[in-house]
Amino acid sequence: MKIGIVGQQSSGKTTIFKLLTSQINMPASAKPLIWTMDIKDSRLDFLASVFKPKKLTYVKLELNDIPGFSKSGLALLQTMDALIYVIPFWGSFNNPLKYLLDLQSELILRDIEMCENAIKKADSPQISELLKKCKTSLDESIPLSKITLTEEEEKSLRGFGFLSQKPSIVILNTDNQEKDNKELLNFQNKNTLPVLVINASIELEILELEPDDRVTYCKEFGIEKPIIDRFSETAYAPFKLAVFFTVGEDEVRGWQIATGAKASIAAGKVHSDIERGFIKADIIGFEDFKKVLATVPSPAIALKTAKGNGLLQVVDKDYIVKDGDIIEFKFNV
Ligand SMILES: Nc1nc2c(ncn2[C@@H]2O[C@H](COP(=O)(O)OP(=O)(O)OP(=O)(O)O)[C@@H](O)[C@H]2O)c(=O)[nH]1
Ligand SMILES: [Mg+2]
Repeated sequence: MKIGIVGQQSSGKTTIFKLLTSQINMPASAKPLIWTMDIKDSRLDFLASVFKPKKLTYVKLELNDIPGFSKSGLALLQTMDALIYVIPFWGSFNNPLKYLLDLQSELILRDIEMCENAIKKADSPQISELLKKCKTSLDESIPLSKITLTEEEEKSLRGFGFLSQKPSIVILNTDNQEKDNKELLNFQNKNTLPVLVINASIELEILELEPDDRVTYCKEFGIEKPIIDRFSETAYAPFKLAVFFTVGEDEVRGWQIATGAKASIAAGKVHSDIERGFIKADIIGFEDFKKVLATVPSPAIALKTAKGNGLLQVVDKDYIVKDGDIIEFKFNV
């Protein structure tokens, strides 16, 4: 999954990038900054402890620190799967809500421009119609993520890389400690995106410490966990992503998939042959598996037991994959 960090100039984008990647000493000269990392997932750690595979593979996240809205920045933004809006609320940045609205308007303006160009080049009446519908919404300042589209329409739109269609979250960076701060409350009430509130200066100090000391230091500042952990835990849902797992002696692995995707799409993620030759799939939810495993001596027996009592289902290619499903595909090529 590719995530782009966006925000106005000097809003603290690179600071957030460094916090999320734990790369505090990365030279800021390289632009754009790109870092690939594993998304931590305690469910995968559990599965690995049970199956003891030769290899454990997490879902990968590529974080991009995007330098503003220059032409190259914009081209890069279009290729992102999701966005993080950086909203500063420190120093002279004193109105986060206005800041967010301005940023959203900026993105919508770029979309209007892209939409106008795309309408000129549209290669079918359907696409042209769809783009005009988008343009009407954008002209009324409605982001494309808010308009109702069929599954087909959403798919064909995704190819254009419209910024306001991308799943997004907000990181609000504040050193304000007042719980009942008026601007902060106003922001929380009027903004509809998922928000992570952080204090970047403190988080930077935490990162300078040895990993073992971080938790204690967080507690001192009333922070539950370092931002990177909070981010890993909440990264999937707001971005409309689900993760399914494949397990075995060779590899335990997490796979990212769009929310609402079918088992055949999940199969294609693992291998195109599996999608092509799809027969059926054995599926059990992570929590169900864990529950059954607690009552039997081995994972193999757990799966057998689950099949017997119906917790493990045999499904066809139209099954909608749920976050946390453990899947075994049966195929024939
Ligand atoms: N006081 C304070 N300063 C901050 C905070 N976050 C960032 N800064 C400072 O703001 C300046 C800009 O931060 P960057 O992270 O480089 O911002 P940026 O958005 O990457 O900037 P550009 O890439 O130039 O657009 C730096 O001098 C940071 O030290 C914060 O939470 N509090
Ligand atoms: Mg920067």
